[in-house]
Amino acid sequence: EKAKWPKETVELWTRLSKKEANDVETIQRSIIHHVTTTLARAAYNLDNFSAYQAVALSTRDRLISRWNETQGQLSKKDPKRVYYLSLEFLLGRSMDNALLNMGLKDTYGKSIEQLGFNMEDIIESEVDAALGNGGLGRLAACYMDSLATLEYPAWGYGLRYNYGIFQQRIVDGYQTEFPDYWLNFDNPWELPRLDISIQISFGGHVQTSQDEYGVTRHNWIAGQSVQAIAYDVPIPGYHTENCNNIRLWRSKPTKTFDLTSFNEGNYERAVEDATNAERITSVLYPNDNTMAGKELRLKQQYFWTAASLHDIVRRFKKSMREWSDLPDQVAIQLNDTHPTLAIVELQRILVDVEMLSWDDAWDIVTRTFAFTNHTVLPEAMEKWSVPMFEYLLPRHLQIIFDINLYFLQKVELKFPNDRGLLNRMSIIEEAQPQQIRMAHLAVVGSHKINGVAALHSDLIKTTIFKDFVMYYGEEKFVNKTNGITPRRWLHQANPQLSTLITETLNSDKWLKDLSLLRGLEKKVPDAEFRKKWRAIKRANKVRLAELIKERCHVEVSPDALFDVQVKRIHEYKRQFMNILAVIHRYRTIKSMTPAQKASVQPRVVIFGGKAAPGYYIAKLVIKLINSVAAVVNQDPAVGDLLKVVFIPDYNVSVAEVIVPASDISQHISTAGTEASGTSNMKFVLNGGLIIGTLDGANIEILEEIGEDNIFIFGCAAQEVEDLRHAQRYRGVPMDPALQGVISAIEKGVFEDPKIFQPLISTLTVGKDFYLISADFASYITANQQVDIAYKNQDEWSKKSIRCTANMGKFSSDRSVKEYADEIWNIKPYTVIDEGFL
Ligand code: NBG
Repeated sequence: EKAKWPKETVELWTRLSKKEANDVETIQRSIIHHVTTTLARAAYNLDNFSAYQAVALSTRDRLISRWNETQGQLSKKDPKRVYYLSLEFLLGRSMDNALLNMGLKDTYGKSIEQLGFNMEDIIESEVDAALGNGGLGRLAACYMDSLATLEYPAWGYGLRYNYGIFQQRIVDGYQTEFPDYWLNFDNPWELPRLDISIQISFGGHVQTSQDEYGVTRHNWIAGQSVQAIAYDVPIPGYHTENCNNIRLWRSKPTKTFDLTSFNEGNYERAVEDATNAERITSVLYPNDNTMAGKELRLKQQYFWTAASLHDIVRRFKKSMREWSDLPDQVAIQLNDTHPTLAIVELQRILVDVEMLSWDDAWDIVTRTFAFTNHTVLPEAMEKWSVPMFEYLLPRHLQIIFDINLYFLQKVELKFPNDRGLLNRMSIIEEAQPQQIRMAHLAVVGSHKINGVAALHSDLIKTTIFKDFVMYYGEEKFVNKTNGITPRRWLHQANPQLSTLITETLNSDKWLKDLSLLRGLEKKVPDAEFRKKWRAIKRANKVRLAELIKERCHVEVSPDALFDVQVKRIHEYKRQFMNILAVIHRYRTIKSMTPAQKASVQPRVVIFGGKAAPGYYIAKLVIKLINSVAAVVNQDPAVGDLLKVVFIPDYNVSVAEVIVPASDISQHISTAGTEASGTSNMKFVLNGGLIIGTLDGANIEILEEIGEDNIFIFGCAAQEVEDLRHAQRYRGVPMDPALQGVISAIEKGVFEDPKIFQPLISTLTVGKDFYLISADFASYITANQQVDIAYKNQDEWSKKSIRCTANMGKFSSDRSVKEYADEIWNIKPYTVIDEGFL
């Protein structure tokens, strides 16, 4: 169209769309412009929140011009792209991160100060974008940061929930849930694309007919439809022009579907349908590592995958390539089984709409998709009941049955007459009613399957996907150990440490190549350096102590050992074992003489994390922690030797305060249950030591930092089944120390013991599934070793520096590069700053 413009018009556009400069005055003008026009406020009654909004809008302007530039250049070049499908993106706050990544934080800082505001306060005014539960959602966010930083052409696809993960408040020691109204004020970090609207259908029935060549054709006559509206979230890379995109879909009623009801005079019915349409993206399911078999959840999954695929296919079609080229242009990564329906939807588009043969289509599909598994826990395996599925997605059900039939026929050819095998491998579980096993569908429809840490990737090959490894061979199953972005988790969260590292290494290159941290090793013998290192940790502890005072009304000393366990509350993560050991510690201190007490290492035990609202036992663990805290914290016999706090509403921005302040953190899942863990990496990167089991990424952290710098205890994954067996059938007695702790609870030392009975029964001999009793003695010992080691502050600092120095492997840059090279086969593309908006 531009070609038709007269020369003067083109020149005018070119001249006036030059990018704004990034000097203090220009930035101040842009902030004031947003205050007075976008927000329509006057300078004299501007509060911190409005100031934040104006700064955010000014930052967003700069993000958008990078976004435009990146997407424009990528459209022209049309390289292979990766699409990361994730039902969760746990982004947290955006402003600080966007300014740091664009290299504008200092200039904005100055601009804001001069305008009478303080950067810290403004940053604190932002609410978290909490569209995720825990590790899985935060991993997606770290990967988006690395993809942009490494200049890979990548888009995320997800849902724009009106309510993110609930807000947690503690009332009388119990967790209570409140809605997360994060969109109450405009969200400056998204670009609504009201023009991008895709119709998504549900229900109805399938019509079959023969075409002119005698081939059976399926026509899905849908029952109802809704619209998917796109919202784009720009993701700037660190110190690069590249700016990627996360496209989040919002559901809206279609413009047409309520017309019949209106015409029939059924106004209420029409409005009700409209509300139902909006409900699809209304709320994030607050389950971490558990499956919610709700119809609305299945609707979310289809709505999201169908909209995303429509978008991907449309973009591919613009290139006028052959369908067989799709896998050379497009890689789609399935973040867990949540987006598995995308496999079926692409097969449907290719066969029913584009009229490809089944086999050609299936070949394209399986070369396009790859699948990441994030857990082996049975309660998290997604299964959908066939009747419910058929009602919502009748055509997709037929396709799944066909995929399964052709697959099992091939299995039969390779391993004849093994009905047990067919039963085990089938995508359909023969239960009442039948169930669709989404993990099997994801394996069958993908060319690579990966776990998220070495142990986990081995485990999936010997447990849940054993038969599939035998059938497909080993090559299809690979490992991609998780990683974290050092930009957010060190540079942003721990600015003092970041500065010290940059000074020490004489360069900030480590932020893009984390292996350079190894250069810190040479500073281990330097006493002056160790003093600086300690002073930074202490300052971070002071900051955390302030947060604790504000949120828990407990005073803690920054000179005590800070011991942290923050993560979702789950039996397999064993916060219960931690609080039981705290009770043990409390009883031990109480039994001491004053002389003995003098040698006790003071400790602050810090908990945080949300329990799924329907997870009764996990919620009781929170109650127990708070009951223990109430007794311990005001016992004069204990004083500062032991404090216990539960920080409410743990989220990304709270983690950014907690992580840099920890001396030791706890990663103590029963071996074989935590697929990877990623907070373990964040803590160690910030010079915090860890106490943990031989589980998930702990094992690889141990390999990197060395056994002298980590406290490992407990049974190994191979022993777990034997221990469970012994417990169940040989009645192994409960650990005596644990027995003492349980008796104390039962005697009512911490509130009415009746409250905790259901929790205590999980430890009954033969029922202790997570092996708390089996690991208890070695856990107590490991904690004593922590106390002893911490007494020698100088030695501790050496360990702490070595920890940070050896964490290079755990940058999400490394993870993402492995995915790009070994699974997606994509190359970086460097965007050029052409200087235009
Ligand atoms: C979680 C695992 C964690 C892992 C993250 C990210 C699910 C299903 N799994 O151990 O429990 O770190 O995924 O891979 O949420």
